[in-house]
Amino acid sequence: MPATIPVEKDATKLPGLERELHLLYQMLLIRRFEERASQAYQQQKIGGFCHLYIGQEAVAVGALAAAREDDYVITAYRDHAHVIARGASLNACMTELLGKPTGCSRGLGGSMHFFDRANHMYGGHAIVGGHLPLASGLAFASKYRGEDRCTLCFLGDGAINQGAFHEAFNLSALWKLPVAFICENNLFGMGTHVARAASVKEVATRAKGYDMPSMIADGMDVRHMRDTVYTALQAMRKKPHPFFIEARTYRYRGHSMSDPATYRTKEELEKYKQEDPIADFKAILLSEGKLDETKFQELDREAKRLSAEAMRFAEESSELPLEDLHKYTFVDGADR
Ligand SMILES: Cc1ncc(C[n+]2csc(CCOP(=O)(O)OP(=O)(O)O)c2C)c(N)n1
Repeated sequence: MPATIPVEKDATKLPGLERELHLLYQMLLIRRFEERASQAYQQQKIGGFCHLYIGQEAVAVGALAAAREDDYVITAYRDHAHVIARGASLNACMTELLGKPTGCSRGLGGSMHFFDRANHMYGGHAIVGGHLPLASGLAFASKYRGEDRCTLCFLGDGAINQGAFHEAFNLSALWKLPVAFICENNLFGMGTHVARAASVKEVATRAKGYDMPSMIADGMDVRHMRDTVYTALQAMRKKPHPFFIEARTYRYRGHSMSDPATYRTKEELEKYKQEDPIADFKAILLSEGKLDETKFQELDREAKRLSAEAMRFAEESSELPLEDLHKYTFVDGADR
């Protein structure tokens, strides 16, 4: 794949066996969590919108493996993976889906508004492109304070045509803010193909108009994602500036739970399923002797067990009291 600057190979210096298995485990955890959520949605236990990340796991897991614990993270509404990969409690995430107060956004945000301040994960935002200026603001804050932390801002390919995208890119470049914009190019904005919506052939080209460096990453390959993002973050920490990364990926489910995805062919879906990020990484680790089938089953069983336990916890959690429904609508009512 072409990249506008070369990708440093295995840049993290972290790999080690445990680190590699952790990448696989995180992807499994996200997949099994969302499969459970999908089931619960069909059983009408979850209300509102619910957008699954199934197929895209390598993007969030790889990128966040390259980040530091104190880096800021922000994303759009397809947010389950980023919050889980950042280390949030699975129980709090599942409970959020069921709209209960022990959820990661106190049950008031739902699927699109996961939040985890302890892990510097600032949402979960439903307005396409709306969180990009917030990402610039986070990066501005860290630069202003003289810190070397970076902001990782995930966005969909649909967001690159929004006004807020251009405002955020311009100011981030002008003020040399340490923000990595990571575009999850899964080819579609709802049912519209990226080629029908964007004026450029390659999403990464957008960065040129802002004199911003860019790279293209294989978003189905967790190691490539990790190494690409690590390379960007290293450069940004040395000398603050923004970076644009186009991660080429694919979602296996519809846009949301209610989308039958008739705008794409079965053949296209099948082609991308052959590149499943979990199956592929498993095969790589098996071939390198870093994993055997028994260990894989053990990791998978644990991911399924924790997802089932999270669902049980969510179902057993009490409902939001009616009088709390408006508690956080106005600033006066908020307790922080
Ligand atoms: C400003 C705005 N316009 C329209 C919508 C409705 N909408 C919700 S998701 C979506 C598509 C976004 O696609 P993309 O950014 O590629 O993200 P993906 O769903 O592929 O992760 C649209 C148009 C919205 N939420 N916000």
